[in-house]
Amino acid sequence: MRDAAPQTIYLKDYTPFGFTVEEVHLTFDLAPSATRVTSRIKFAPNPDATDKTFFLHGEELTLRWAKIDGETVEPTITAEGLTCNVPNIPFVWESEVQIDPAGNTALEGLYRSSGMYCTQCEAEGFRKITYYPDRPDVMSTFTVRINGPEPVLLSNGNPVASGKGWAEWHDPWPKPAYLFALVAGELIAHPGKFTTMNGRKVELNLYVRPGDEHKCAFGMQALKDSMVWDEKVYGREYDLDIFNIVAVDDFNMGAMENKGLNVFNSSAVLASPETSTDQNFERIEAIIAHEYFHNWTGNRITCRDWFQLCLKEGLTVYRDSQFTSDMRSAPVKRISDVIDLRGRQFTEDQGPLAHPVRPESFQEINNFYTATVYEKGAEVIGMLRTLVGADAYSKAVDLYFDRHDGQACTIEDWIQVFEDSTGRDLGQFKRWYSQAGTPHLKVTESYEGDTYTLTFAQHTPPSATTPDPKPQVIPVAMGLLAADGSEAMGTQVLEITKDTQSFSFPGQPARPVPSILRGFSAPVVLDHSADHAFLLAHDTDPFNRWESARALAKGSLMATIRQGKAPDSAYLEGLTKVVADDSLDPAYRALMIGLPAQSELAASLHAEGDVPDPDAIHLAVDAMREAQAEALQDMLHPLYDAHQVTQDYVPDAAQSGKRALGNAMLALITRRDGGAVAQAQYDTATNMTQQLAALGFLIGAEQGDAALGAFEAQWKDDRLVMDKWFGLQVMKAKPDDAADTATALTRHHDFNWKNPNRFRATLGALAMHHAGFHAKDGSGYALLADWLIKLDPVNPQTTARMCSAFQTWRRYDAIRQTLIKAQLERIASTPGLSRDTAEMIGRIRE
Ligand code: 0A1
Ligand code: ZN
Repeated sequence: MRDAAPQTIYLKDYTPFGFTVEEVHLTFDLAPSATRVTSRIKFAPNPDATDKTFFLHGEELTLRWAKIDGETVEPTITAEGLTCNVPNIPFVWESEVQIDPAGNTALEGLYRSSGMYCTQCEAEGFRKITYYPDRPDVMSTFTVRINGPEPVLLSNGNPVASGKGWAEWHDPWPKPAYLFALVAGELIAHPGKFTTMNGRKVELNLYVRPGDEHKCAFGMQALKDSMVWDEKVYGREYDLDIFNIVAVDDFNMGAMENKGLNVFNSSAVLASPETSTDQNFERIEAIIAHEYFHNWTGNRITCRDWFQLCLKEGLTVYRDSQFTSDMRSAPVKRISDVIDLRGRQFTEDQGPLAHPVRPESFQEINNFYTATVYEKGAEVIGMLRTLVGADAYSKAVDLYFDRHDGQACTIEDWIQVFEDSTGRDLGQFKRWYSQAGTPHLKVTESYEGDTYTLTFAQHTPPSATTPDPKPQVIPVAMGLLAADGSEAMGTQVLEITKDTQSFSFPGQPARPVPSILRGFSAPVVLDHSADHAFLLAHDTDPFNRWESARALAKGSLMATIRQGKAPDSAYLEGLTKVVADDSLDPAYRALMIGLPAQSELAASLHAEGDVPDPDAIHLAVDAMREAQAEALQDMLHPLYDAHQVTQDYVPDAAQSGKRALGNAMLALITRRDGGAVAQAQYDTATNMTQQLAALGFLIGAEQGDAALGAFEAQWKDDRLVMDKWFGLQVMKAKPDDAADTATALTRHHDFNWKNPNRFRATLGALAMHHAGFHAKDGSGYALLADWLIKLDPVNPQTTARMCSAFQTWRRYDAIRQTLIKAQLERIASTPGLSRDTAEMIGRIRE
């Protein structure tokens, strides 16, 4: 366990390492509790560095011996690493350490999962494998020999040679240590082949545990699609003879882009129609693409230091979202991304965890793999592309690859290629990287003579890291509609750079209706009393049409919560028309029926000066769902029937859209029929999308318990499906029962709390259940805190991430605040608390 003494690291303090690394040779002698790692590393003094201290990171290592140029040395060892006197000329460092993979429950470094060995080195896990300058600006080629009885022995790069009990790998591309990987185990390969645009033949493998072979085909196809797409759209070709993916059951995140050897959480790669939902398939396709795309944006061009994390993550998320838009429906992808952004990133940006896309300080870098770095980081790239145009974007990115291939770079390097290739000054735009907080954009309109004028006023609320925000460059895509719904002016991009700015549109014979922030062209909160009912009926921009439905629904829900008003009939009428419109994509219509998350309503109430009451919010949403069922009642059954897929299951956009609309109808049907149709769907379902949706609707109905029992009996041996079973029961619990339901599940014999997927499925679901987590008696808070305290010494990373459930605590009433505060204090005062969790709780309490 780590020392909790907080040490803050600052971007401004960056200095290069005093040595360059020319070659790394590693030998692993695998044994579950006593693996030996021998390293042979060629160092040379770095002429660009002033600080020549020879410090190698190393944690939880037992050093057996160390040598410099063949002579035994006695380095000075601390809990963080070692220092040693070294010559001022090139030299060879050798060492042997012993590590304990079986005892490694933090899942960082080399660890065991379901009987196999695997590694996770990003961000700072390599230092738990051997002594090394574990920082991304130190890059080297790696040659790795693995000795072990396991039939499959894998590392990065190309295979060199192998025999019984050993294998050797060489990665010719210099890389930082965080991209190192090793996997060993009894694994089955699902093979594939790919020929690159220049004729390089690449062997592909998806390695899984025996029994999972039938869940590989989709992932393999997604990988090939990603490889083709990156060649076609970004001109990026794969650069090794082999590309391996391994599925592991115990993993803190989704997946990891280790060079040539991606390691995936099994939930992020294994899929079959019977066990995975349409949403799972789409997520898997996106994550495979994301990790593959990192080969160029992250691996070939990496980060100088961890403050530059968004350099690889923002760009790679942006690229994977482009991929999904091309593979599926662009409007549906954009709407889903914005729902996610508002749910996670806006919450972060508006609370105590707010930080810039490029943070300027941290205690534990693992705490900065955030929605801000990833998702807002991607939004910033999207804005840049909107501002310079698609062609200029492509040219700038080409220049980035040409200029920086093989380097460890900064956001300055990234912005510079855009400045150099377009001639634009992006100085102000860079504030998107340095300022925290979500800008609010207030819009007012005037119409005089035949000139229509829009005035924008921007304001970013101050936050701990950005106490005095300056105006941002905000690209606002907008259009004007005429009274009959036709376009009076097609989409234009306005560039807002000042606090207040007006734009005039002369030659308007009648007052137009504006459609502002089309495609959600910037991650801002728009404050505009638009004619949402009109836009819902007529907007030509699919995003804004959806946004209008959302705004109407939200306005109506807020009026119910505050004044007990009945659901808004204009919203329900508009919704009815859109849902009935067979010319629209079913997936899009399904999104139209969705309502804002209860936590989003709480955020809006808080932002407008009210204290949110989670129970009142829950009741208002329930009343709205009832009103939807009533408004749509004549079409529920016909649309449900019309969207049953009769062809063989394919997880593509067309079929999954139909199932999404069918299931949206079924949710409302179940409110009326007590579950008869849902039971029928459950009984006949041949795919998980339909089985799980039906099960969810039955929970709470009379048939619920029987269905849950049947589901468990059917799927008890499939971990990924059982995660759904655990999660769904918490999600669907009544607010008063959520904590009890979660408690009961933690006592289930299959509740393996050391497995991050199972822990998240159960306790993460509680944290996401707004009214349940915020139950008045504090039971939700207490239960989560109990489990976080228990998990912290075992897995600090997952514990720390889940602390964010408490980040919104200041929104609530005094009683709830007191209850949460008590839990935060309790966690904070736990002896030996990890640095990860201590930092998170410290920031949340601020
Ligand atoms: N780079 C990965 C994310 C990742 C980060 C840290 C990890 O270790 C716990 C694992 C994965 C990505 O962006 O996919
Ligand atoms: Zn990534």
